[in-house]
Amino acid sequence: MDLYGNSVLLVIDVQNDFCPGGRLAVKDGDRVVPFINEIMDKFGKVVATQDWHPEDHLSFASNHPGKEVMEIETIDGIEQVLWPDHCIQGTEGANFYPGLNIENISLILRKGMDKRIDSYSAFFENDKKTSTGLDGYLRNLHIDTVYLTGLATDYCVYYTAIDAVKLGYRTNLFIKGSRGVNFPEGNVERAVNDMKERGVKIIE
Ligand code: VGL
Ligand code: ZN
Repeated sequence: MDLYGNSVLLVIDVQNDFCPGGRLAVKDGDRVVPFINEIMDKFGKVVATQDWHPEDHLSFASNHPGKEVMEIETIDGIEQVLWPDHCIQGTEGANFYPGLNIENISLILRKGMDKRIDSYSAFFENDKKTSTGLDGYLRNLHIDTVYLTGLATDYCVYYTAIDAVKLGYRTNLFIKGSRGVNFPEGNVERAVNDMKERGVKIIE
């Protein structure tokens, strides 16, 4: 059943490291899985992303001697939270969370692979210029509407939503299918309000 014609379901970073027990665990991150599995077959296209970092990635506090995890730095003019090591390429932490139905995912897009720059959005790296290729893929398929779900509401989901609006997609967020890091405190609320203001439809 394809209820949503020219639309795509974007499943953002539902990976072990963002779920309970993982290295950058989002509270109740695993709870999005049953929700996503249930709505998936209503979409003609499903794309999933994976955060996929090399060990020496600039977003890891461990690569900044003397810095602590969760410090905020400005690197090359871009604000960067220094995260714990997470989603290292080829490790268990980078795998999809068990039970996520990946059978009907047509594209798995990996991001954050350049050690010199982070990539929260599925469309552009954090320089806001370097494309991941996703926009071209969706345009080629005549997709004009994006439905977002996954982790984390205030980082990768948020930046993907903002870019989707800028690129001209009708953009929707399944809030029940998303959980946030909420760092700094209040960040999820701020992100949701900002998404609303910019025209993202929040589906309760
Ligand atoms: C994410 C922090 C660092 C995310 C990725 O998927 O939201 N957050 N890397
Ligand atoms: Zn990351």
